[in-house]
Amino acid sequence: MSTKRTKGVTIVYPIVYGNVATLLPQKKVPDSDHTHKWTVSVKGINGQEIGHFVKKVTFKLHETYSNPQRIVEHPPFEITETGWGEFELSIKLQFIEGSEKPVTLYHNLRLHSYEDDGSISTSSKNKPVQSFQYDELVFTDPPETLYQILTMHPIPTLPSKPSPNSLYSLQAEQDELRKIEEAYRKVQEQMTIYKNKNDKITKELEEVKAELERTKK
Ligand code: SLL
Repeated sequence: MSTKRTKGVTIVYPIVYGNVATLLPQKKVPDSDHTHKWTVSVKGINGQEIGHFVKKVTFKLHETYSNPQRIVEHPPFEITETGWGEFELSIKLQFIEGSEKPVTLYHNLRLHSYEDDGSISTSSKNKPVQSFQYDELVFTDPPETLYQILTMHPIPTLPSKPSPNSLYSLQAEQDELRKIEEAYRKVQEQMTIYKNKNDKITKELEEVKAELERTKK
């Protein structure tokens, strides 16, 4: 696998990570103090799986869990567990290209809804709780293989602000604009790559010329 880096290119991949939690029916778990079932996950912003460029995700749970270090090597990158308490966990992403360093995210696992004063809300106790965060994975000068895999798939983007008179035609126009912007971005990337290559070749040529000059003398 190529570990050569793609100079002058930055790819931003938006992600969402966090957890959902539901209250367990009391009778389901006799002899246990577990009150909730939860799932913690990391995905693309529209729920897309990110397995095409993520090799492995390590979820580090609270030490009260047996085997707190949970490794997931295939999508969906998520862990479902039951428990009684909230805690901070870490989510380490390792990428398909070995030379790209891992990214660690932190998430406060949430089991409860809270009132404004910080007390646990009793009225919404039976409603599922969701706690997700948006983040961006930024790859600067990504290794070539990673660059190729990332650009082979469409990179999800956030929808632009809904317009007050969003007629269908306006939507179509925006979609078109987005496509043009995407194409423009790709062309810019390619241009940067070619410029870097060109600079390198020019420099090498100059070195050869200088060498030739020296040998002539
Ligand atoms: C708290 N600081 O006291 C937190 C720790 C830990 C939650 C919460 C373990 C489940 C099990 C579990 O739910 N730990 O026993 O397997 O609230």
